[in-house]
Amino acid sequence: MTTIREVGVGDFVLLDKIDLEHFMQNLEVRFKNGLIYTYIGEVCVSVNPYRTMNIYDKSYVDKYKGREFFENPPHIFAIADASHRVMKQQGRDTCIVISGESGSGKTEASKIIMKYIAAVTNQGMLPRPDGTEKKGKHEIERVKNILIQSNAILEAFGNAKTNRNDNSSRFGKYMDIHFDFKGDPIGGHISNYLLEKSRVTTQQQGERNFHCFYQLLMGGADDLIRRLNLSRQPDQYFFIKQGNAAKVDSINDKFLYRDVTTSLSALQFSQEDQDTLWRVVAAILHLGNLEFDLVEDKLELKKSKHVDDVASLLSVKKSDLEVALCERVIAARGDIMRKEHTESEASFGRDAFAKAIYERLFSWIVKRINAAISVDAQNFQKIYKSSLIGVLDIYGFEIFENNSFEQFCINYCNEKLQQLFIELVLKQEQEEYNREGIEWTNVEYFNNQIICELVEAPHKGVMAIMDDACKMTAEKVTDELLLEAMDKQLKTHKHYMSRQTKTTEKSLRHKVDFRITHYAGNVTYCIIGFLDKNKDTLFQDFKRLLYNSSDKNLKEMWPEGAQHITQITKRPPTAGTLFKNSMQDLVKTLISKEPHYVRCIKPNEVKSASAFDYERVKHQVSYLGLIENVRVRRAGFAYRQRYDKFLQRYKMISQFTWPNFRNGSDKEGVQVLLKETGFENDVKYGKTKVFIRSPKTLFALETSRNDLIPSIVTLIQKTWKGYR
Ligand code: AD9
Ligand code: MG
Repeated sequence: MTTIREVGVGDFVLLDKIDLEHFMQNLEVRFKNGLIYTYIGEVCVSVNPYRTMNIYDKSYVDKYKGREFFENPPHIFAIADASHRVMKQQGRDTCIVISGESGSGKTEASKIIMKYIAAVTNQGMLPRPDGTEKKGKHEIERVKNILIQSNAILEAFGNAKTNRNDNSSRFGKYMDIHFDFKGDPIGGHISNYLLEKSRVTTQQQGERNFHCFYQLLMGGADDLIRRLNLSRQPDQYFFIKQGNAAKVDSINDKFLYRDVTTSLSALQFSQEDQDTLWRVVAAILHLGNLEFDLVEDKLELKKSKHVDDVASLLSVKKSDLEVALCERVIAARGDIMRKEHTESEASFGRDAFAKAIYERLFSWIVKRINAAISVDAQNFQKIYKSSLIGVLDIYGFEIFENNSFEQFCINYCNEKLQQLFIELVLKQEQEEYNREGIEWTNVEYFNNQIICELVEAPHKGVMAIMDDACKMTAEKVTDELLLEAMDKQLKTHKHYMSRQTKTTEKSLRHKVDFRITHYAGNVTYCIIGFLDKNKDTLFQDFKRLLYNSSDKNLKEMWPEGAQHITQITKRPPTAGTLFKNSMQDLVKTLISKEPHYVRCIKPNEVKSASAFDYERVKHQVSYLGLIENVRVRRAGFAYRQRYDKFLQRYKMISQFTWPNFRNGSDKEGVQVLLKETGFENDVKYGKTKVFIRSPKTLFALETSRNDLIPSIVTLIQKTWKGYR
């Protein structure tokens, strides 16, 4: 194995001077020397290398397995190992939060972590509680396999090329991995957050639809392509050609298609399931080519073979499909009426239909994966008494030429994660020092709570204003009126601006744009489409159509189609509210676990393996709050513990505290112990806890304890014999 030559310092805490300039120097010199990981205490800063690094093979796994942070050069494996170790040894749930802007390397990092966990588990030969050792080992391998193989499928259906990243996650993913008492994975659960479904029907210049569309066209067998009545040319389909970027150098669609089908089979998607899956994808392609015509004032579908294709691929009657596309059924005061669409309503309906089928398909895939790795929670608790690791990989902060509702949600999600980081790493840490009476100079930092509130505050946040607008009848409300309402409510907010609230800001279009000063920069959003996307209307007719499909999988995806039109009275929650609630739940989940952080940085905008764009990196270091993180950490302490617990664990190390300390309080006992062992200068004594600055001290204490345990055990055995 090649040894890594350490350049710069491996932990920013060790810098001579802590300021942006020194931080940047260290990051740059390390990046240029191929060292992409650096710590801030136990936070791992990772710079995207944009090239294959030979630092993830077995020799590296062995090197990091079961080791403390300071024993090896910085590596993401150490984060994975620490969270696995804490989980296993202390039985606590942990989570790994990976954050950073679009293209900074979050998804790659999450895959590396999963592979590490797979590599270090299921190695022992201990029998399981029920004695089924062989079956158990097999089952663990199956679970590991699913956890890893699910990535190929989720990326095919949930990732796409954007102008920021060729493999950009267009959904948020949080994966819980459950472990048994030995620390081996026995199951898991994936939660998915708001898929950017508008991409199914529209793409910006230079971007693509989700990968699966191109994979099917490039990789599907001739026979399949024929059955789906497709052409292999992406430019034949409106829904996938708008960005003029069907071919991407870094992506081999043909190869990836094979990967996906292999993974689907490995995950027990039957041939019938896979058939549904590709038929839905193909149906969407055909659907995008449907157009409408007005014939003698009557709306009709333009004659085309695509109508037949959509109907047969979705296993619905062609006549039912045509009706659902051209008119809708409405129930008014008990009466049921048919109303013909206008041309624009019909196009809107067709697009909403395509997006909805895709979104349901995606959720169905996730559900199927979850079913394959689910653990019965109650049984699990009873039998295995163990815990889980959660891995969070979401869409990163992004700014495009055109930013819409999706970017608004994605950027809000990133604000929430930054808030969590601030809360746990910067705020609570300092509050604890103050509470414990530890001498401490407060570190100032920007708290983005104010921006989270701008988005989510009840009644007066953007989400609430949007929901109010959506409650008004459709004829009355427009995006322009929504913007007006936002201007009125938010005009004095420091992080909000529009042409109305700041008339000198010429870059903002009147009645069209608004700007939010996010923690990571200014983003100008175009209000057009916000209302529709928030309302997320899908005419009931489509739901009934698919519920009546003779494809049992499709039918299963649309259970609400069973409802009769007169039963549907309640307005469903808006997309914004659903997303906001899911983010708040996510934060609660993460807060309940011991967090480990990977902070990803994008070195340049051109995907270069060598360019270090100083200004762009500096901006990220600043907004991620990394300098503040180092300051809090440097002045701070690696470990803290209540006096009683600490004494209980280490009392055997000192003659004055073993077997019991009788000359004072627990605090005095700890003081005597640390004085005798010579660590006094590395610790501070708080009101209820002892604080240890360096992890090395803790390590030394642990080593002394471990060295003494055998002799204590022998002593106890002897005493025991003496009694008998
Ligand atoms: V987004 O918010 O989903 O748009 P991510 O997930 O942060 O974004 P991603 O992990 O997809 O970024 O990384 C972007 C590209 O950088 C990858 O496709 C790789 O080509 C490249 N990359 C990132 N991390 C590594 C790495 N550790 N080794 C090699 C990497 N290449
Ligand atoms: Mg990603």
